[in-house]
Amino acid sequence: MSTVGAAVFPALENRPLKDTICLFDVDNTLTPARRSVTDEMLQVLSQLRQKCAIGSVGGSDFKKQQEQLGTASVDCTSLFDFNFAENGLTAYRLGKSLTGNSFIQWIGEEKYQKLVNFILRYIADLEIPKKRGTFLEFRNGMINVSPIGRNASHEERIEFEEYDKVHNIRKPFVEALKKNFPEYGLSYSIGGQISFDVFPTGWDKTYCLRHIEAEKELSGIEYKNIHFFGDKCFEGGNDFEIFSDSRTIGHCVENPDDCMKQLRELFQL
Ligand code: M1P
Repeated sequence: MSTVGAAVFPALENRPLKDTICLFDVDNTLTPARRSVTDEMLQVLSQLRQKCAIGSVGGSDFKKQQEQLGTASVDCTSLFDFNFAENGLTAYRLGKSLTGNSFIQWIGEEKYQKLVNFILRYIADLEIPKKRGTFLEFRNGMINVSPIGRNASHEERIEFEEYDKVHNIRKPFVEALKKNFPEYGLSYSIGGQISFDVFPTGWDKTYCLRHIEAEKELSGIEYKNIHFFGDKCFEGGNDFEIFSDSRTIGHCVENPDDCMKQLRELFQL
């Protein structure tokens, strides 16, 4: 078990590089994909935290981040100055929760129901070989829409993915939503096998930068150097927007070992 979490760090305003913050993607940057962080990485982060502020930025929910970065006895919010889950919709600063946000809060019930009714009608009219259950999953930061349904088995997922490649089910569905709800400010992503995600435009990882910028008002610290480290920095990858944002200095890493190597070189750790 790591003891790194128990280390003492200077207050944010007393760090040697007080206008610098390093933000890290989680999967394949701080940890191997869907696995736990190593003690070696925690040690490097702890050394870095003596010099500047550090934060994690994951797309998954906070529970997942705690599983990968913390342990049963170490709260992952004690290991970073900032923790951002769901791209920053859930946010912690120095272990304390900041104001969060959600898809339903943002869209409002009336507009949401118009969207949901359209989606369910569209699915009802679809003729596909199999339909199972849970055609729309309501998540905190998005909705996930699946023509076959999220209850599909592993085999049924593969079948649908193949069917979709030939018969093109999801793309026209997304086009119909874009056409019918142009003023909603939504983005769509066909990232997996059986579904697509619907979320507010801009709710990618750049969302968390508002919390970093708010620090100027809160503590007087203006982060002039916002470093971001991630592995999916190519266009279409979920680190692309924050990596290429004009407010950040992007660093593309191959894996956690490469991330540690770059940090040691950049910050002389
Ligand atoms: O990570 C990519 C996608 O993975 C799942 O998609 P599917 O169930 O279609 O394979 C979903 O979790 C989806 O939200 C996610 O974008």
